[in-house]
Amino acid sequence: MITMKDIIREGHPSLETVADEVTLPLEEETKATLKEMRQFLINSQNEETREKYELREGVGLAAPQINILKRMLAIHTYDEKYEEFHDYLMVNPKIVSHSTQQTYMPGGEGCLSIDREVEGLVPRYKKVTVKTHLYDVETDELKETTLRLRNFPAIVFQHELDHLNGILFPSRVKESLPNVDPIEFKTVEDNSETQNESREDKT
Ligand code: UDB
Ligand code: ZN
Repeated sequence: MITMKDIIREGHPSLETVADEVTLPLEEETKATLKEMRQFLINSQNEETREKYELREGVGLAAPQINILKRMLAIHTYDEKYEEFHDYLMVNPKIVSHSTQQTYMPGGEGCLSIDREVEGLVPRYKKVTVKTHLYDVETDELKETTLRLRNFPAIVFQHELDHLNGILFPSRVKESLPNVDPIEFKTVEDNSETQNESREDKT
């Protein structure tokens, strides 16, 4: 299994290298790598395995971060409203269009490959249309797909795509972003079920 010791850190030349396109059909070894990348995110999001293996809770991982210079990435996260789950293994992803509107993570970004706090805001497109091959671990199928992502999943995607292009987020940070609004994360208190419960309590 992938643990933090497999994740290369800032300063490693592979993190500044443009990754190669993946040749199709996928080799069995490449499929195994994709499954391992997804499993790392699952393990890191499970409290028990996270603590046992001292993992950081990840929402995305790009192959170059485990020193595999191929254009593939994993995303495993809810959107900022906790409404839809986004579970993707992407091969050769490409932004085909994007909004002019930008957004950013309100507290700035972090990275599994960076062991320090980096201050500042990272501008990202609010919406992206992505053409990619998606690998389905259940059916073992690779399908060409066009995905439309917005807000948090779009930020995760752009952060991971940067890794495929040898870019780390500190090179993108700005002190302020005038006329750009941050992503708003729904808190547990904003949750409609909680609100319904409190409404019921009041009647
Ligand atoms: C992450 N997670 O996985 F605001 F639900 C980061 C780490 C580096 C802090 C573990 C993260 O930002 N989680 C998060 C934040 C929220 C709300 C929420 C979950 N990555 C992945 C990474 O390093 N991939 O290469 C960094 C993120 C920075 C912006 C998006 C991905
Ligand atoms: Zn990262």
